[in-house]
Amino acid sequence: MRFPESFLFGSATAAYQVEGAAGADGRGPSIWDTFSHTPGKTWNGDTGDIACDHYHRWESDIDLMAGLGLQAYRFSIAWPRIVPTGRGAVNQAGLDFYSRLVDGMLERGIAPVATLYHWDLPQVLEDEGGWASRGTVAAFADYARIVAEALGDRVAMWGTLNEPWCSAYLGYGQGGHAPGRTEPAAALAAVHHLNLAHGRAVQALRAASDADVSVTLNFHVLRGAGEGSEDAVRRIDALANRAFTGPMLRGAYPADLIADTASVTDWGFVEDGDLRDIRQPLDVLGVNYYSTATVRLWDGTGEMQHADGHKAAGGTAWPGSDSVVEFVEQPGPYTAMGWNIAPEGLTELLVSLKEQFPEQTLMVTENGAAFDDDVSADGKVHDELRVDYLRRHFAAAHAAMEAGVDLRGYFVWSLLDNFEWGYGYAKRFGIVRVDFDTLERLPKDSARWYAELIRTRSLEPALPV
Ligand code: GBH
Repeated sequence: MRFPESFLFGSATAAYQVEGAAGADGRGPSIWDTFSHTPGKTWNGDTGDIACDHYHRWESDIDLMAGLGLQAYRFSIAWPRIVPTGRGAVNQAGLDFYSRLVDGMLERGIAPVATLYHWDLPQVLEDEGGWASRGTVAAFADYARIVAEALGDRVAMWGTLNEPWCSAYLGYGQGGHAPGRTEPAAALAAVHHLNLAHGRAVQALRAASDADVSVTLNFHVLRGAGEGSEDAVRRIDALANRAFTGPMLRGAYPADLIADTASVTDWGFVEDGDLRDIRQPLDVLGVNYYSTATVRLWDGTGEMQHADGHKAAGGTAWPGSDSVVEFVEQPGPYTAMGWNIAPEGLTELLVSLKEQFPEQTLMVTENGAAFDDDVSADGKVHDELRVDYLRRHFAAAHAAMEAGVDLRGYFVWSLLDNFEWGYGYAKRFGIVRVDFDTLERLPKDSARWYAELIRTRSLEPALPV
């Protein structure tokens, strides 16, 4: 199982999850600062104030990446470092940080893949309505222009949004993510404004940079259980997947999505010309994949089973379908997140995307797993479960390529153990361990395994760790 010479092996992080230095050099507050500092919102009250302190340790971190042979690094730019109040004054110190980071990567032969938005909306914009408000769209397009003008000559690939599903539904519907709102209509308005922000940002990026442009979606790979489950699958597919691919890649919202959500909103926030702006040619469609989900029609009796991520009281991650569809517990094995391990779902997803969008180049922009790994007596982290998870998912991606999928690269989530949003520091996704007392980095067996995969470009024979 060899990967072609052009296949890009990378790893990924996100600004709020690794940078720390929340008050440094003019950075403004984001919705995740506010949320994580609100009692009861994150595990143990954890915040990203310090995180991995990557803001100060970036140079040794990219040395570490170079040591592993990473060809690309997917990071995100913190909007509140660049435009601390969301719109208006630009903070040069923020741009300088990413400029140094990008130059450092290029010096080490690592391709910079920069995401503009990985969930850290400037708090000032949330105070004006956040993603439920149309005003945020123009602010985002302006921020995209500023970043493209500053870094557009050196970044290898842009990503506009990371997982707008999470921003919209977890942030404004279910409330488990910042800003923690539980308003189904606001969640759907957020879906549209995120889509429009993506389209306008693509236009701004193209105007100032020749680099490739992508967006990253977290697709739901769905299975149905029981009678009538096709309708449950269709509904969740519409809300989770086609609500984004529809406008972005086909230029329209799916009719069934509009119908299913009619009791929540009339979609009056979609204005003339919006759909034309949202549909922009993309060099790459980024795919984040962790596990599958199984759904069935709810019979309306007893306690409803909720999907993982539906822990907060009130609100819904599935406007219009929350009293119709229930999520079914899936067979293990599971990761430490409780997510089932299903590599075949990745093959299926990539092949299905090729069938739906035959001309669209794909990359896996995130795949990885949290496990309860720890340092052994020999001073190493023997995370064989993560090695096994990654090996099987790389094999699954390879199988999709054999089936004709144009897959250009793969980013392991994550380079470092980091702030896992509502789970704080309780969940470790890194191939490099971070000691959150000393902030020391310790490559796990999975990091050595990955370095070997990158060096040989081959999953066979079994690689040493
Ligand atoms: C990604 O989110 C993030 O981009 C990244 O920042 C994060 O650290 C990483 O993954 C690990 O969590 O079908 O309702 O059960 C992934 C978030 C995980 C959201 C799976 C949807 C299943 C929802 N996704 N989850 S459900």
